[in-house]
Amino acid sequence: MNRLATIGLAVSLAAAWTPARAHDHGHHQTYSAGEPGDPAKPSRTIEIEMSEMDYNPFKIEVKLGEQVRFVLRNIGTEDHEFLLATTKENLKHAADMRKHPHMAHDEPNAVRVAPKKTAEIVWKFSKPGTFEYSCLIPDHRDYGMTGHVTVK
Ligand SMILES: [Cu+2]
Repeated sequence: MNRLATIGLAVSLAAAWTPARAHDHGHHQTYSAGEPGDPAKPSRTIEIEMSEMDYNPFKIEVKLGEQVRFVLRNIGTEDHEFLLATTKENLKHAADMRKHPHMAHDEPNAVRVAPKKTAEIVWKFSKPGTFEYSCLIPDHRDYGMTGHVTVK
């Protein structure tokens, strides 16, 4: 490998593994719980069932840098959401949703799933810490729709 290629590799590895990597393409969006995953890369599948008013499992553990494909099954009778973020961010978002209950989430870290439907999110846990997934449809969070992610 020549010197230039070695430097290029080192730079791309550094970019891939820097936890607080900035998203500088287009809209300056960053995410509190990591970054959107790449569906073309290997990932661990974790299935989560959603119902009134909880998640099963409600607690997961992942490794720093790990990519997870969440398969989210709504086995309940109402719409439910899965928003992956810090508790602080979800609480702020929940307050916004009380003002605008029909606000849609078309962000890579969030999805709303209708009864009997399944959705997927591929996520890379590039930040260490504890995060959560929660349903911010008014009242659902208050009734217990929160799960916890530990990244280490
Ligand atoms: Cu819900």
